Amino acid sequence: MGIAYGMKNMLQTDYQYLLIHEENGVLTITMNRPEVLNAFNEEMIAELGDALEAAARDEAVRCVVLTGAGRAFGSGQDLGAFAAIHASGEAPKVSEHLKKYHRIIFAIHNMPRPVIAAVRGVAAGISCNIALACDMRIASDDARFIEAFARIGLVPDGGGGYTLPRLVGLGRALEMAMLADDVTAAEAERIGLVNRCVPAAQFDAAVKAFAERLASGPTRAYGLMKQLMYTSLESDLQTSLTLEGELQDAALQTEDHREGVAAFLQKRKANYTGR
Ligand code: LHQ
Repeated sequence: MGIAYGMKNMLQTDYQYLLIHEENGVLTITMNRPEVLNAFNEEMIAELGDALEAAARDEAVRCVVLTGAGRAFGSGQDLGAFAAIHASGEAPKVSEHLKKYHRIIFAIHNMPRPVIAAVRGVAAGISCNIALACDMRIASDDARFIEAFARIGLVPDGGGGYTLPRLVGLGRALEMAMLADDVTAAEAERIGLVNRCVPAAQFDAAVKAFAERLASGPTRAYGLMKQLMYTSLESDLQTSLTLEGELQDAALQTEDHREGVAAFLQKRKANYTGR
C-alpha cells in the first residue's frame, strides 16, 4: 500500500506492523502482528507513537480507535524480541526502553480528540495498560484483561500504576496487579474498567457506531473536556474550577457551540464540523 494523503496533512498508511483506516472522521489504528497476539516489538512501539502523533496533527481525524488484528488486542511486550535484545549485550536499562512506550501514552493523553480502545480477546501486560490509557474502552464479550506482570515478577508498567487505581479503585487495582488473574469482559464492565461490553458478533458494528457518534460530535469541546478531566485528577477544586472557566471561554468561541445553540433554537439536529 502506498502513502495516502489526508485533506490537510499527510496521512501515512504504509506501516510495517500497523493497519490504518480512515472513514467518516474515525481513524482506526490496528496493531498487526496476529501471530504473536500483537506483542510489541521495537518497530511496532515506534510506529504506534508515530501514528498517534500524526493523528493528533490531522484535523480530519475526529476520533481514534486503537485495536488489534486477529483474535487479540495485544499480549504486551514481545518477550522473544526483548530477550534477543538482552542476549545481544546492548540492551538499554528497561527504564530507557519504557520511555518508548511512554511516548504512546502521552500521545493518547494529549490527543485533542477521543481515543477509544476496541478490545477483542486478550489484552495482557503493557497492551492492557495501553488500552487503559485510552479515553474509553469497548470490549467484546470474549475479551480478557491481564495485568500479566506479576506472572513474570515485574511491576505494572505502561502507566498501569497510574490508570488502574483511578479506574477501578486502589483495592481492585492491587488485586489485579498482584494476582494477575484474567479479568473477563463482563467483570471489567462491572468494575468500570471498560465503558461497555458487547457480544462478539456485534463488536465491529458497536465500535463503529460508538466511534462515529464521537467523530460527529463537537470535537474541540471534547478535546477541552479531556484537558479538564485529566487535569482535575491532579488538582484541587479551585484549580479545576479556574480551568473550567478558561476552557469554557475557549469552547464558547467554537463554531460547534454556535451550531449547537442554533440547532436547539431551530428544533433540529446539530451538524457539528469539529471547528
Ligand atoms: C507471544 C507473546 C509475547 C511473544 C503470546 N511475546 N510472543 C516491559 C518492559 C520489559 C520487559 C518486559 O515487559 C514489559 C511489559 C510487558 O508487557 S510485560 C508482559 C509481557 N506479556 C506477557 O507476559 C504475556 C505473555 N503471553 C501470555 O501469557 C499468553 O500468550 C496470553 C495469556 C497473552 C494468551 O494466551 P493464549 O491465548 O493461550 O495464546 P498463546 O500463549 O498460545 O499465544 C499465541 C502465540 O503468541 C504463541 O506463539 P506460537 O508460536 O506458540 O503460536 C505465543 O508464544 C505468542 N505470544 N504472547 N508477549
